[in-house]
Amino acid sequence: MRVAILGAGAMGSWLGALLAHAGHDVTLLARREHAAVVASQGLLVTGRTQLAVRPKVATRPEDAAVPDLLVVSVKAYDTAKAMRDAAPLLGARTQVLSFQNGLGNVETISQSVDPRRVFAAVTTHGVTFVEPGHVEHAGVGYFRVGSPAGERDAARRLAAEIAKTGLEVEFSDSIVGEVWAKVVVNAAINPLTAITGLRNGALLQVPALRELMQRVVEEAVDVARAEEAPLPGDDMLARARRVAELTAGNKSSMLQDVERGRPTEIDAICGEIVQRGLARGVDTPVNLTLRALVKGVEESTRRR
Ligand code: KPL
Repeated sequence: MRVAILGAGAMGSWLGALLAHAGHDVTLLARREHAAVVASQGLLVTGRTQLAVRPKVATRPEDAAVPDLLVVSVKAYDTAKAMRDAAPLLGARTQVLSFQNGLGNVETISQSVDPRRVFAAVTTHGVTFVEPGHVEHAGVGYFRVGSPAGERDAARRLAAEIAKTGLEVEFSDSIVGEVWAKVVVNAAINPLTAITGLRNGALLQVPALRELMQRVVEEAVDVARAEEAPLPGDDMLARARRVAELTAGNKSSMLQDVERGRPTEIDAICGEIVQRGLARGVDTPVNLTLRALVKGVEESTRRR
């Protein structure tokens, strides 16, 4: 399969490395510094996955060939622009897999691609960008693939193809609920790590932060229920705690963003919970506060 990874940061590079190792023809569309190192020395994955691969690289979509599968792993705030720029990569049969955090990505992608060819992958594996050319798989989790448009057979085939990399991949018949559940997990972990500088697992060791995680989850679940989102049946707080445990050594993507002076995905996570809560008359004071504090952290790193 010819695969292009649009936005090859930590997660995208990890998935790209697995697919390249399994024999797929992979092109990473990456930032200049990462692309330069991968082009000259290859891509190194350490930690729970250990691989050294040599995928193709490009910095502009027009320099890559039209893929069978376009994996979108850009930050949620970049999805609309990235999809506009990726127009040359969208062939008549190209399938698009949103491999992102946050609410609203599938809807944005579906504005430029037939929704029947848009799939979503939700994962709680934790991957850290160490330096250009090197990512660390720091924590294991689940990896679920589904079709928001209900294209079950195609989604099953895609999940099976990705599973050939050796990764445990599940087909989900309720990927919209899984995307929501991941947002609940991210709301409970990412802003708390970005504000405190702690790794995921350390959140569980501070009683006040454990309590805050619980409040975030309760609010998010209230909003999801008010929207009648098909949240999975398991306890979302237990799920968030388990993810923090299993990715204990990982720096959340939001902490990585803050440390690198980049914008975070807070708007697509707590911001979406707040907005959707407002629309349904559900109060979300904790998510509102976390959103504001992360915005403050972003501003202070910009001013340094
Ligand atoms: O999705 C993640 C992220 O960092 O964005 C988790 C699962 C919390 C892993 O760190």
